[in-house]
Amino acid sequence: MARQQAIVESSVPKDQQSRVWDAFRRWGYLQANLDPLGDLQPVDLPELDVQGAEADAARRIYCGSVGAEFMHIPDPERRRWIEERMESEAPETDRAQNQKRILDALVHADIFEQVLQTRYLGTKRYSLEGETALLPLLDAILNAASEHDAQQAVLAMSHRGRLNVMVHVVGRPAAEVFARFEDVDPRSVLGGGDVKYHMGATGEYAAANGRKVEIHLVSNPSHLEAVDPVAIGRARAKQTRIGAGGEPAIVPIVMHGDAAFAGQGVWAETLNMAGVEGFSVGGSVHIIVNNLIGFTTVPRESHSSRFSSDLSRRMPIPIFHVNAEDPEAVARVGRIALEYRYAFASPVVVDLIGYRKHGHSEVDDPTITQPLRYRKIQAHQPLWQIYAGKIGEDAAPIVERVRQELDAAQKEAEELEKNPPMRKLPEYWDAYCGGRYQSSHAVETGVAAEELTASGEAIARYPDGFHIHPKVKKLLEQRLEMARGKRPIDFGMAEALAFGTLLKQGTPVRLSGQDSKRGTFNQRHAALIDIENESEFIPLQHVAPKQAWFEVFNSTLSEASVLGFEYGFSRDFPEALVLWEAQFGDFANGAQIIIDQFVVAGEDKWNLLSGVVLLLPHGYEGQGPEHSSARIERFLQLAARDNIQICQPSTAAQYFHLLRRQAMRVWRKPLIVFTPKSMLRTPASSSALADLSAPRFLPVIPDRGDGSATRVLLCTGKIGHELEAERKRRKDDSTAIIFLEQMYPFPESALAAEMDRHANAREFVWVQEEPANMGALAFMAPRLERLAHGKPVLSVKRSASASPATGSHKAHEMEQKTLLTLAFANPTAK
Ligand SMILES: Cc1ncc(C[n+]2csc(CCOP(=O)(O)OP(=O)(O)O)c2C)c(N)n1
Repeated sequence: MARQQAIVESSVPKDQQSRVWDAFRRWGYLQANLDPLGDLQPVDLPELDVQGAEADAARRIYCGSVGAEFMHIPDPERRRWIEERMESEAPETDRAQNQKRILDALVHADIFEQVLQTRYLGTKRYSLEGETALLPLLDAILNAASEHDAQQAVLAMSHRGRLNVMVHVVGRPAAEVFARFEDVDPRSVLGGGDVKYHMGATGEYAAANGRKVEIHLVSNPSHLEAVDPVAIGRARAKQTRIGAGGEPAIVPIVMHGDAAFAGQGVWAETLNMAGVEGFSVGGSVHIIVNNLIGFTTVPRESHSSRFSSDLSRRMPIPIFHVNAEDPEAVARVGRIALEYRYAFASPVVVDLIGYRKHGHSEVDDPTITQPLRYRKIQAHQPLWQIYAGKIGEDAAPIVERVRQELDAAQKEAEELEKNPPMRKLPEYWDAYCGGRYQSSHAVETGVAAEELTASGEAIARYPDGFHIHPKVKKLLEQRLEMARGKRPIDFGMAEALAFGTLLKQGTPVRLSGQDSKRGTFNQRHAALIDIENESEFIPLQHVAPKQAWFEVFNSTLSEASVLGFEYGFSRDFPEALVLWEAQFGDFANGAQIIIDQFVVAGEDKWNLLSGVVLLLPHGYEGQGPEHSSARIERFLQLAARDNIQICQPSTAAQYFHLLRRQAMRVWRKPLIVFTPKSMLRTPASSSALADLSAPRFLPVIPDRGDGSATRVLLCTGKIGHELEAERKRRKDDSTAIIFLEQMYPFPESALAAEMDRHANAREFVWVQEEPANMGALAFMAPRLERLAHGKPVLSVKRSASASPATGSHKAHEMEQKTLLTLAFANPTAK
């Protein structure tokens, strides 16, 4: 490509010329003409205060409608690549045709919004007007992607322009969108569903070259940016499904608002995963649909830097700012961005700077807060008119055609009785179901002893010549003994056996979390490390010659983005067991948005299922306020209509069956598991090999006694073992202890049967380690009362507390002792 730089004939010495070019490459974007309304003033810079032929040429390129930030990228090859693209002439090929395509897209975008505005006055649609160049941008990106044989683009975006994108990019018929404005089928979504500008959609984009690119627009909650990791996780799952060649085939495109990009952190957490093993997607394209406003908040109130994108400069990736009123420059940037993604498997950011024609939504009046800017906006012509004038085209016939199309679509929508589905689920979902739990979903999860031994032996093996750490060697020797029934199975081994047996059955397994390879509590050792060369060996990848894939990854230190990613992965890999592990369950609240908005509500809002598993270490062991509680109470409060499963297995065998059940059922529901810490090693929670051959997970573990007890303690998790030890110490034979292993869906009949078996019971006592305002108490109390047939239901718990646990180990022990004493001697009245 002939660089424009080369055309500069000058008497100025070469080194001086190159200094000039270097200055513009580095700083030119600060003087680029990026804002259609001119509010973003150029920055005065001595470096660019130069004149002459070189300066003119460089200024034309770097201070025009495109501002490229790329000199922070350390790799010279990447910088050179961008320089070449920026400094070469835009290709002339098919210019007229491209212009027609651009004009067509701009007219479609604008007229669509106008029709919605006139037909459905007073409803929110979050118009794209002022940023309609987004359509030519996406067109350029998808055209270029199709030339790279992309099969599919995973799109994520929030409210702004979403309806427009659904129709003009995803390819949904306009009638479907109109039908939602008509609200033709309210009964189908009573108490559930979601607003129209959050719905996911699938379709096809017809690229200019005639190829088709499938589009999956990800369902999105109001919480801005929360969808980012979900989209990337979905892309990774789709790429994994394809295998080699998956990264080029699936392109993630994530759109952001400027205020959201500047203010929220989850996109940064997500971008940070771009180059991390297990999480990369071969580069994602990020578009900031930058209207220089967020609701009523202006940029200087939104961020401390010039551009909303500035924090993304911490990554070695390019940022292209582009004036949304120069649609040809926009399309060019779209192509460069996409080509860069393919050239370097890198993320890339496009900052599309335009304006917002109306208020935040169409029912807001922006002249109250930005009177001057909106005076300008109201006087400003729509882009299609400006562009038609610029290229000398008469747009009237296109406008007329688009109006007619939309009129017809609106009539069609009025006739509809039901909301048409905007998407088609991929066929890999055909075998799975959601909804309420049915007994027909039950599966047997037991595994024959010989099979367990064979899998267990494989898990304990490593290659000849592998320099194993002596501590790990010992652990593997113990695992071998466990596999051969010579030592009780602990939680770590139970998990490995659950994975190993599932892998042999053909179920892939993916686990990620902070330090998950070794395990926070030194319990997993899923990846063995050679102490001479730090090479890695993953035994679960070698359980059988024909097995499903197994992946385990240490994740970045983020909860929101990693859980979001794994949730996304589970959305496109229902046949895999996908697990996310919190370091301690306490930290899961860093992912609360993902939990609230996707994991627990995704089915209700969007009818989309997930079988993602959350492993949340939980238990009161004197480790302080932030290492004790995974907040059982919160998950129970989020549970309704069988949306999630909430379990706390108290033995290794129960954990084994629970994990296998999750993978083997056709019922796809998120599973929250409160996992052990000290219980990882206590003999009371270990199991005999034969327990793993038992038919299934028990939601309720009955008391081992004959049913004659006069007091019945009910509990979940570790405290149950402590109660059993206390009962033994006291030689108490009048107290029964029932373990509730599954809290939700509430195992009513199993628990009722066990409570009824204790006909002599004078009282039932719920015992928990958590304070009165936490744990399962509030959830259990009314349910136990229902099952107690009028007998008293009491409770033992820590006093209500603002923070989950004490920071003093001694205080913890005193409290724990008191709980046990109260449970047996003097339960508090409820
Ligand atoms: C996490 C979160 N906080 C607050 C809101 C409320 N809210 C909705 S849109 C919006 C402004 C968004 O501005 P911007 O990101 O620039 O996008 P725009 O609407 O301008 O396209 C706010 C604050 C939200 N949806 N999500």
